[in-house]
Amino acid sequence: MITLYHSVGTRSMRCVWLLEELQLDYKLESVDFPPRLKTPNFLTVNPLGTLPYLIDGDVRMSESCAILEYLSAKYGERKLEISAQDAGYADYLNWLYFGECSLAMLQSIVLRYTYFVPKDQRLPEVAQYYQAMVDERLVLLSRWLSERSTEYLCGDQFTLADISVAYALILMRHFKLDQGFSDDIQDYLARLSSRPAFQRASVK
Ligand SMILES: N[C@@H](CCC(=O)N[C@@H](CS)C(=O)NCC(=O)O)C(=O)O
Repeated sequence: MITLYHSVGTRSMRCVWLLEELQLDYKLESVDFPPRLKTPNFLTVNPLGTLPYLIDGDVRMSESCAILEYLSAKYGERKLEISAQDAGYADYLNWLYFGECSLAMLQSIVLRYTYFVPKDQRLPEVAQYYQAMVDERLVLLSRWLSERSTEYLCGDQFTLADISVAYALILMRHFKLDQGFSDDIQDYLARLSSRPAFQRASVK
């Protein structure tokens, strides 16, 4: 049985979403966030104290996008991926990593220095610097969407890359840091949020 450690609003949402898209059986272990402070027992499971955390037999994984690739390859026949033989493969991979490394990770730094660290350690200038970086990257996303007018990042095929990028957008919207969203980004996010699997995952 696949076990996923999850907390609402965290990157584990990406994994729940995919589990729902693939209609797999899984067990969800809900963890209070941040685990370091609120669920210290979780550190015996994942010493990093981060979410998501996946257990599947002997497999242990802590990177959300790697978990997406693992689940897709092992249980999803890679049907939500672009094959290496397809002309769109490189773009697909790029967006898959972009969602975490160029969006969610930078956005996390903003949130950390705006809200999560104790007040006397907050660094508004650092937060502003990284927010500007995120907003620049959103321009690239917006241009990509508007030049193509397709449903998803890789044409009309929904892929893991959409899950990766959408999570970062949802995080921004949740913290009202979505001033950089163009109409194309808003429409794209609305399309993704209307997927039944997304909606099921959102209430887990
Ligand atoms: N790159 C990792 C990041 C994992 C991560 O930092 N998760 C956050 C929640 S979204 C977390 O658990 N933070 C708790 C902490 O750093 O103490 C991924 O994509 O899964």
